[in-house]
Amino acid sequence: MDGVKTVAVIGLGYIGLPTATILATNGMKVIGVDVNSATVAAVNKGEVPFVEPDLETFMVGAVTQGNLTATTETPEADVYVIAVPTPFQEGYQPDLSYIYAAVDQIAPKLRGGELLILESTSPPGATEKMAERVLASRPDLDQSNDRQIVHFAHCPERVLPGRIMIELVTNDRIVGGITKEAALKAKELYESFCEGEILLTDARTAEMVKLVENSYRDVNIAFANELSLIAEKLDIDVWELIELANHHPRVNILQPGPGVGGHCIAVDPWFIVSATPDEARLIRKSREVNEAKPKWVIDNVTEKAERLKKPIIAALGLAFKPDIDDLRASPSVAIVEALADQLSDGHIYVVEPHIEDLPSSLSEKSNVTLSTKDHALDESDIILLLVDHTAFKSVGSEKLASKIVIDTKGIWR
Ligand code: SAJ
Repeated sequence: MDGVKTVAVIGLGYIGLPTATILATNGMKVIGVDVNSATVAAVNKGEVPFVEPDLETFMVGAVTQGNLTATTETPEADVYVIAVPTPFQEGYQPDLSYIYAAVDQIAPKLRGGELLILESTSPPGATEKMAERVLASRPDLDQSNDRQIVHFAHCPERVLPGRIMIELVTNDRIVGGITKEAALKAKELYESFCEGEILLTDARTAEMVKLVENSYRDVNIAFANELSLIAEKLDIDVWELIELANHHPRVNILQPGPGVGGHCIAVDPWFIVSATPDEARLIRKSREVNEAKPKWVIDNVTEKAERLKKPIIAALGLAFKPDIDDLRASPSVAIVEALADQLSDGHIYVVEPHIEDLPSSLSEKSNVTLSTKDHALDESDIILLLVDHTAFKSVGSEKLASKIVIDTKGIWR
């Protein structure tokens, strides 16, 4: 990219760190910025603070070559990529405070001519608000003077955890500029590593594209989850039902489960609902259907456990989806927490091969222990499958034969 010397990536989490790494690997001078000094120290040593395939290999190379460094202080740079969390607050209203904190550190460093790219998933209008905030704090930068113009764009990340280093390169990207020039400048940056198509639009449309993608998935998962409730009432196997319906050339139903977890699909649809509460009826209802699913699983287990004096439960899986270690907003964690409270006479053996310690919300409960798969299966009356980790697929039918089995992912049919 012409004239780019340094890129500062603000926020070294699940998206910021891979993005900083891939930019550095492709020849940019990248400075990663994070408020957490432990994260900064880890990155400078070439250590990845979370599990993501291939990231460490790329990162060690970038750090060793001197193209990637990390710091807690926002530096001067030519491009700023902002990848900070955008959670919601009370009443599902989006919380932009992390974006504002990031741009408040950037604004005093600007000399004019920089490009600010918001990558965080954001409600419609967030990039415009970010630009207004920066320019309001720097009235000295004359925006009618070509050399002093600051450019703003939104380029939402769309990578799948567990495949981030592949999808960063191969996925198409949407770039929305506050101006056409901003979009073109951002496109140049992404062209340094992205082999997918880079499609240009305005910032507001780019924000909505990302929210719509995740809402589309949420609505479709809600359909599958609703079918699981209907099928149970009608004494039909929901997995067979979906498999057979999916033989139709224009039907592709997703899979039910214990609920929808993670930090994206369970959050982003609310940004649309809060922006347009009267219109987004289906999107809101789908969130409600998915949010109600863990309670349905809990009721199912307690109803069966009540038949036992001291129910012993094997809870298989805590992560929010298969074959990762990420417990954020995982329905499985919420289910085990509730069961531990409701079945105080019983015991829950949790099996999660991807973690070494239980999260504090579970470790503080005296009737919950992290266990091996074999021990949990042997000791339990009820086997509750919560995550379709590969490690659980091979459990033989002889292990399940004399047990009450509740398989929320349908892997043992
Ligand atoms: N799930 C089901 N049934 C399914 C599929 C998923 O219950 O058929 C559940 C999963 O178990 C999990 C949740 O949904 O709890 C979300 O998992 P996911 O694999 O659908 O998505 P995420 O959250 O890991 O990543 C999504 C992706 N978005 C889309 O596929 C549209 C990813 O591309 C985005 O980059 C990411 O959100 C993000 O960061 O926004």
